Amino acid sequence: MSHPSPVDGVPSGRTLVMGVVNVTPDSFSDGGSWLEPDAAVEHGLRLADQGADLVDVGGESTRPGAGRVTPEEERRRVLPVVRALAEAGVVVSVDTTRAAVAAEAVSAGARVVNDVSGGLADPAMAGVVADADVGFVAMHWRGPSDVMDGLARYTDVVADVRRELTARVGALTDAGVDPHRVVLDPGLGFAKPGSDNWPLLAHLDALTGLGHPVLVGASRKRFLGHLLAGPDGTPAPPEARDAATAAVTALAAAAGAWCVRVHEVRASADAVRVAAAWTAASTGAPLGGHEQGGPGERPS
Ligand code: PMM
Repeated sequence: MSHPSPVDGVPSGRTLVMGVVNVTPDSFSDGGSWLEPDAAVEHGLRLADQGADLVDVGGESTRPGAGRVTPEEERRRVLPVVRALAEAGVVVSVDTTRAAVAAEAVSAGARVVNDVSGGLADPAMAGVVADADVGFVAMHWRGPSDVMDGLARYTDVVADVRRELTARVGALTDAGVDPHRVVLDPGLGFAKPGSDNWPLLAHLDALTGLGHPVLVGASRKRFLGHLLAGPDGTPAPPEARDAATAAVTALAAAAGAWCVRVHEVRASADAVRVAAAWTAASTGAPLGGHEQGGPGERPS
């Protein structure tokens, strides 16, 4: 993690935690819970209190098979929430594939644009990000949610994702995006059946080696539900996947991820601190700030 931070105002020296606020009726794990702006803002503030370094606000579900919402509806859902959280001092990311929504969210205070299409869904996105000079999460994507399950064919999933993300970085920087603002994301679960997600995690170095910070979004995803299936093969439901999510957080942090995107923040906030202490001890580096025990602290 030697690159400069792509986002202003976030800590350095350990993996960051991005808390998720889906202002949608139908996201797979928290759909409908934060559809009212006040509830969404309150939830975002709670996630920040629990240790989220950034809060990601999205107004369009990307669950497999989901259709689009209108741009007007997406604006109506996200902009008041972005504005209120930013005014409260939270570092806000906007989860959108629409350039116009991204531009308005940045005006409302968002410091990161998180685009699950990596700029492919809207040709105007790269220009907006270049002008705004904010962080940009470019996720690996092969097509919209209603068709993505049919686009999940890979020769070698790690090499293919690496190559397709490299092409995205080229297109974004050609369009004027500052390369140090670009974060790469393997897009777990997006046009990837369960078995394709594990090699991407196990070979995270194939992405970190591209010289950009890497974000991992494993939280509550289907491949974890399948891993934790009961004896009859029924996948564990989304709300029973948080401990596995925190385990992925610890391993992703150890593998050099810049950030993890999670629904349940507390356990991942602890996990990234454990990983930082572990890495510091293995390299002989001093522990930073709060992680250092105070003079009177008992060794228990
Ligand atoms: N996953 C979802 C939505 N947005 N953004 C990034 N960068 N990476 C992800 O893996 C990702 C994302 C889908 O999960 P949700 O519907 O629970 O938010």
